Amino acid sequence: MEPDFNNKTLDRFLVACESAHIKTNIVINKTDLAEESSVKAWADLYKKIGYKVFLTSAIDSTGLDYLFKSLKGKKNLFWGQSGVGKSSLLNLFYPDLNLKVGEISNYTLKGTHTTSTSVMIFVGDDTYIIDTPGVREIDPFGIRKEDLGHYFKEFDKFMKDCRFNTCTHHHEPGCAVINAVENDDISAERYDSYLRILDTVEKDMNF
Ligand SMILES: Nc1nc2c(ncn2[C@@H]2O[C@H](COP(=O)(O)OP(=O)(O)O)[C@@H](O)[C@H]2O)c(=O)[nH]1
Ligand SMILES: [Mg+2]
Ligand SMILES: [Zn+2]
Repeated sequence: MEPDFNNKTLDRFLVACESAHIKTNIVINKTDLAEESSVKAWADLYKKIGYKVFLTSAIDSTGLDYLFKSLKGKKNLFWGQSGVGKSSLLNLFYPDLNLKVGEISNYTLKGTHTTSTSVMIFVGDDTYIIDTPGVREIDPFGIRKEDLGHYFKEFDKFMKDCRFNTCTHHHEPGCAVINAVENDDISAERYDSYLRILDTVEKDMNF
């Protein structure tokens, strides 16, 4: 069931969160539909970077307790692609919310989304929830290319060893990030995401 897990999309969301300095956890929902080994491999990749990763299913109730407990006493923004199950999970945690569960096909066909506002809702216990309406894709905006590396958390500790302090980790000689990718200290998938976003950032700056 759509949308399939897409690490490129996830990485764009993560860049946006990191650039906004928001404490970010990752929820991979619909594990009932996925192959366990593949889910685990992705979860491990992001855990290694330092993210907390929740594996859940709103259908068979996998992982719900752990995620539910983690929401307590915080302001929680549920953000991500349309159709991944944000409203479904929130309805299970807080039945009174009675959030509308989306028909993803409507969204995809019309290219518009059903809800267009987000409100912060108090759910007791010093806990707040913000459900967000559908987005299909995001493009990190307003990020300078020399800053992008900082929003890939695991690049940070290597970047200071790049030969040039203006290094964009793209082609520059003496780049410690590229070196870390070659040594498998940074995942090739994440570096590929970085290059793709770098490309869109450069285009933004050109007009
Ligand atoms: N198989 C499966 N379907 C789910 C799960 N969570 C939500 N869905 C379905 O996915 C669709 C979109 O869910 P919704 O909560 O509206 O997603 P949102 O756009 O992220 O709020 C609905 O048809 C849900 O019933 C899940 O864990 N497993
Ligand atoms: Mg929703
Ligand atoms: Zn570099």
